[in-house]
Amino acid sequence: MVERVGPPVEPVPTPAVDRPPRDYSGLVALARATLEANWAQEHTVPSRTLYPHQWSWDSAFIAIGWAHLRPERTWSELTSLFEAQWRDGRVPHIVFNPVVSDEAYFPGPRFWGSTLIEGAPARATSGLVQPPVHALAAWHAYRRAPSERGRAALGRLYPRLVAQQHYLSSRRDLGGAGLASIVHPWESGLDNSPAWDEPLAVVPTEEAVPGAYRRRDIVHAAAAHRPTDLDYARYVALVTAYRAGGYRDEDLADRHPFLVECPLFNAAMGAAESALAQIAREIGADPGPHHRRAARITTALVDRLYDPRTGTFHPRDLRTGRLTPARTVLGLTPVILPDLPAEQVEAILAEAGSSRFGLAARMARPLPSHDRTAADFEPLRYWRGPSWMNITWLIRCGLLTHGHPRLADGLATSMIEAVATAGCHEYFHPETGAGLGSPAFSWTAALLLDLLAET
Ligand code: 2M8
Repeated sequence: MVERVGPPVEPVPTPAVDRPPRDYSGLVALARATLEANWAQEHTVPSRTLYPHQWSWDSAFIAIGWAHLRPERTWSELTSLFEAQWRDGRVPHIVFNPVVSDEAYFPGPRFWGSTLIEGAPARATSGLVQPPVHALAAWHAYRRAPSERGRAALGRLYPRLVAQQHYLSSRRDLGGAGLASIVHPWESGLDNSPAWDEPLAVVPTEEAVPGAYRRRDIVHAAAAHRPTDLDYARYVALVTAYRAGGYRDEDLADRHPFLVECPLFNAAMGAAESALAQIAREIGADPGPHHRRAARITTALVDRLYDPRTGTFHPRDLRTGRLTPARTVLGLTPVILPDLPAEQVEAILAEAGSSRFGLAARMARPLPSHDRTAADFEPLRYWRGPSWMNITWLIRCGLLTHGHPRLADGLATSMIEAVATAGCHEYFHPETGAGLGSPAFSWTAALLLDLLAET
C-alpha cells in the first residue's frame, strides 16, 4: 500500500541521499539574473525574444521562483495575470503588454481581437486558457515565504481562483462527465505533443493558408526545434474558428473541430481544488467544497482517461470518443493528485520507471516529454521529446505527495544537472542535456530556485 502524505502543495522533506554535496551558488546567481532580466514592471516575460508578453501558466511557475528572491513579486505576478481575467472566469493564456509592438509575437493582439469581445478586459489578451496550476503555485509560493502581506494577497486572489475553476468545470465540461476540455493544443501547454497528432489531423487548414502570416518564433529559435508550419496552420485555423464564435463555449461540441480532455489539464484542475482547500483554511473560508470537488475530479479522471490496458493516462478525443494512443509524459502527470488511488499511482510509477521515461533514484538523463522508445520521438523538437523543468517540477511534487522521496530526488537532480551544464534554457535534449529554445527562460530559473532550496 502506498503511503499518502498530503497534497502536492505540502512538500515532504527530502531525506539525504548518498551523493556528494555540490556548490550551487553560481547556479542560484544565474537563476536570479535570468528572472531579474525578464522582469517587466509587474510581471515576468517567459523570454525577452520568443515570448515578450505575460503567459498564464508561466506566471504561476515564475511566482514560485520569486518567493525565493522577492516575495512581493510573487503576488504582483499573479495579481497582474488575474487582473486580465474575463468576466466568465477564464484566465487568458497570454496577456499582451501594450508597449510591445504587435509584430513582436505571432499571433499578436490584433489577431486575437479580444478587446472587441463583451466580457473581456480592456487589456488585450488571447481567448484561450492554459492548465490551471495557479492555485497550486500560489499556495506553494506562500508556504515558501509566509507573511501577512502574502496572506492578504491570497485572500484577494481566492475568489478569482474560484472563478477560474468555475469557468473550467462548467463552460468547459463539454463531455458532460466532470472534466474540462481544451479547444486548442496551446491550452495544454504542450503545444506539439504527439498526444495531439490524431485529433489535430482532422482540423481543416484552408482557413490558415501557410504564408498568409509570418511566424515570429522561428526568427528567434531553430525551426527544427519548434512546431512545423503544418502545425501552425492548424493552430491558426483553430483560433480562427473559436474567435468566429466570439470565444463562446456554448455549442462547441457541435461546431469546434478540436475538443480533447487532457490528463495534465484535468490533473491541474483537481490539484487546484486541493490547493484551494488549503488556501481557504488559511484565510478563514470553508475548505469542504474544495475537497469534495477535488475528489470528484480525480474520480472522473480515472474513469475517463486511465486505460488499464496500457497502464497509463491518455487524452480523450471528444470528436471520436476514443483515447489517443501516444504514450506521452502527459500520462504521468495525474500523480500530482493527492487522492489518486494506489492502483493508478503504482501504474504511473511503472510507466515512469520503464525505458520509455527512465525515472529512477539515479538518472543519467532527464525525464523526456515523450516516450523514448516511440518511432515519433524527436529529441530536439519542443514537446515531442525534450525535457522540461515545469513538468519535472510537477511530477516531483506528485512523487513526494505519494511517498517516493528518492525517486523525486533522482528526478530533480537530473534536471538540476542539465541546467548546471547548459544554463537556464527553455528545454533540454533528453539524451545529452544540451540546452534548446530560449537560453534565458523564466520558469526554468524560477523552478530551479525551488528545487535548489530543497537540495
Ligand atoms: C509555448 O507556447 C506558445 C503559445 O502559447 C508558443 O509556442 O508561442 C509553450 O511552451 C507554452 O507551454 C508556454 O506557456 C509558452 C510560453 O513559455 O510557450
